[in-house]
Amino acid sequence: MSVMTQDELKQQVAKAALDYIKPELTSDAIIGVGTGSTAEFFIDGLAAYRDDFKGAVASSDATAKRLAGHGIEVFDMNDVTQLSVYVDGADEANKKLQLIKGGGAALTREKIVASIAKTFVCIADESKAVEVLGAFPLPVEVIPMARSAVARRIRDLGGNPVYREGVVTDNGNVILDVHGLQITDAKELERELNNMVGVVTNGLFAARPADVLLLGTASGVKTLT
Ligand code: ABF
Repeated sequence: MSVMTQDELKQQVAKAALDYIKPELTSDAIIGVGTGSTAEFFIDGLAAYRDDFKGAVASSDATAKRLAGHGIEVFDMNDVTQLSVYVDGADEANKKLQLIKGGGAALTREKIVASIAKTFVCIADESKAVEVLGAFPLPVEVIPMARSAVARRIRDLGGNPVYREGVVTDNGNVILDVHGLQITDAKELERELNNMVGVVTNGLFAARPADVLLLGTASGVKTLT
């Protein structure tokens, strides 16, 4: 048996997500679509069904552009009350389906889209599955003038924040990537970071974890709930 590449695992799981959401694709359905390379495979697959649903809400400008390029109508979230489903990737996922997201700097919009989705389907290759979150540096989106103040407070919590130089988010903010964390209480850390003045949001999805994790493995797609 040949070994599957990471891209093949991502493709496999993107296809599984399409199968998973097919029942949701009705003429008035608007679906949430995430960001990143796994989500891109999903978007490209979704193109084949563009006449079967109304449109999408995108978690980033890049995703909006890719969806529009496939002829899928992109809606402003202010015009949408609820999404039946939101499909997006992650940087890490634990067994509780709590996630670290934001490696692609789209964490705030991703969290906003997730907040109105009935079902959040996370798609990832098996390299993203972890016992304890935190080996992947936790992204925190910060208002630019608060960067140093927030970095000092994060250091007090025992994290090592690194400024992601040259990156400005779609919302005009900056990112601190927090290294050296072993996140055993993700809900509490998510709350604590969000309470720091100057923090827009952080990449922990624990208060609102994924509902379903489709994990691409060499022996097929595993569905975790
Ligand atoms: C988005 O894309 C992010 O939250 C996460 O940072 C990233 C995962 O990217 P990839 O699918 O390319 O690994 O889902």
